[in-house]
Amino acid sequence: MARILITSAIPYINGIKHLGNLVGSQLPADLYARFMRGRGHEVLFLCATDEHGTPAELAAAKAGKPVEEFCAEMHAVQKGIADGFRLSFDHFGRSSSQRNHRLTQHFAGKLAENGLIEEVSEKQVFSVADNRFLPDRYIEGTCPNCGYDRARGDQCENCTKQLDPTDLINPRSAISGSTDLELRQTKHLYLRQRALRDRLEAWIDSRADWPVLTTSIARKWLNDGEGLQDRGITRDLFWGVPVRKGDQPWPGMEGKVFYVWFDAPIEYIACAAEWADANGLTEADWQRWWRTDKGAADVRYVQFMGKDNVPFHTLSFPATIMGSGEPWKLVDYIKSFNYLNYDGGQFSTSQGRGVFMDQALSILPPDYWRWWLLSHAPENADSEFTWENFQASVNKDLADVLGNLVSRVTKFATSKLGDMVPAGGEFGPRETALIADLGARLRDYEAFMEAMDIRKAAAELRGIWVVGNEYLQGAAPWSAVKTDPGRAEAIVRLSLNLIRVYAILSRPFIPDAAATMMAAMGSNDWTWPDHIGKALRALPPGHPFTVPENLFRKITDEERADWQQRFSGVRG
Ligand code: B3M
Ligand code: ZN
Repeated sequence: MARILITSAIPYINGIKHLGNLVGSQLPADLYARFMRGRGHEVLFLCATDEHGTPAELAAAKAGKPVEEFCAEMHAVQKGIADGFRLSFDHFGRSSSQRNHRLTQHFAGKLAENGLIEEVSEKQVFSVADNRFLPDRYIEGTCPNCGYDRARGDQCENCTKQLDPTDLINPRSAISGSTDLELRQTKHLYLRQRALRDRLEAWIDSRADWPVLTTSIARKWLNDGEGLQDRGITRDLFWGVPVRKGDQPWPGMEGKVFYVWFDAPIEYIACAAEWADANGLTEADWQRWWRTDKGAADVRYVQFMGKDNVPFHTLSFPATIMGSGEPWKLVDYIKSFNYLNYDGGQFSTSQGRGVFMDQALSILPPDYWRWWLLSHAPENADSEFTWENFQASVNKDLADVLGNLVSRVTKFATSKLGDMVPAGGEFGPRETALIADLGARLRDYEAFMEAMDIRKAAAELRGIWVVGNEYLQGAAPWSAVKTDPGRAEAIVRLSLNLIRVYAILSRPFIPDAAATMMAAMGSNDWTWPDHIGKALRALPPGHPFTVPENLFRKITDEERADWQQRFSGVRG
């Protein structure tokens, strides 16, 4: 039995995530966690809300609430939606927790002790009306290059030119619109990532098994232009982890907070501590997942994230960990994702375009979404959600193949042979062939899941459902029952067992349907079918079963058209 630590990129607190975000981090992480638990491994699966920074402050202000209150409410909302999608986190933490405050301050203190922090004095735009320094992207003005009048201080959206706030003509605050801006002197801490460049590069080079998407992004940042840059890790904001050097004040840094991207990945560690706190466990209990000197050396740590988050996880966070000089665990494998597009365009949070997690659950149960999203995960390229494709996959894979098999077998069995697993007949050549075929497919399925080859795993699982259907069709117990009832009993016995095995194999993808199938088979034995032949005899003759509710319903053309229309515009 192995120990596997799994984290998903932690969703930002300021709004509800769309399906593209879900399939790029939390959902595949959940799939992997469920699979590894199913195989009997010890798993710690962590996620949290990412709560600090300007967007949180602004979203709270817009909602007319103190930021603490806003974050607490939005955390509860996100937790509810995560439960709705059956995301099986062992803990869903908060980056604003005291655990994360202390750990973030601890890391900063260690980095300073090791000479990796530099104090830099710089001029920054201050908005008098807003009484705050403005991050570059909260300054708007006219682009000197193309004349677009809503260019941001970091980039012009219209002509894509990279800008400095001082390049803008007629700059104004994007928060209040005020033009009463001045340059003020301020001091910030910089993490000297350049000093760690060679160590980071050697570490990335040693990760030969990582997906190309992950390493190519990391290498680009290591080597592009001037290469890896030192990084400001503090901000002049109110809401965040106060800057301290461990448990000591940091002279000259009073009133400042750490940058949200500095404390957010540290929450992966803090979240394990929050998990221990929430479950009455000890320091040793969470440290055995994170400290290589305290038992974590044999833990395999896997992270899941969208490609835009890769630089922070391949360079910045590892720089924090390496630079601390302490034996914290570095990630062993980063599974990253391309983007999911929406019906001919992009999902967009800022523009409210696409289907958001809460909306998805308001129209269909989680398994429908989980199945489509995972079987179309944007692994090797961007992929696209269309309502036609969604309808077709659900109706075919879930309703026609899996749902239909379960319903035909259980209905036929109860109507002709009673409500217990029948005892008659023996398995013949057809059953032997099926068992051999399933055995081979199962090994492939396991290999794809181990490798996090998600689309291939989904295709293999679908194949496993299909051969069951074909078996039933060919064996035709409805004919056999008229001439050779013993034969019909053997077919049904195998088919009922097949339903239980399908429940186990399908659970990582469609946990609710799996639970329904297992319950209908009157079992709670989720042991992984290492030996398929044995697993297909687990429900013995005389074992009671029931006909489950219809597992999946079909999506009608009217519904599809209605949803397409409803989600074509912009979320209000
Ligand atoms: N919060 C992703 C996002 O919500 C970002 C990930 C942090 S991972 C440490 O856009
Ligand atoms: Zn421009």
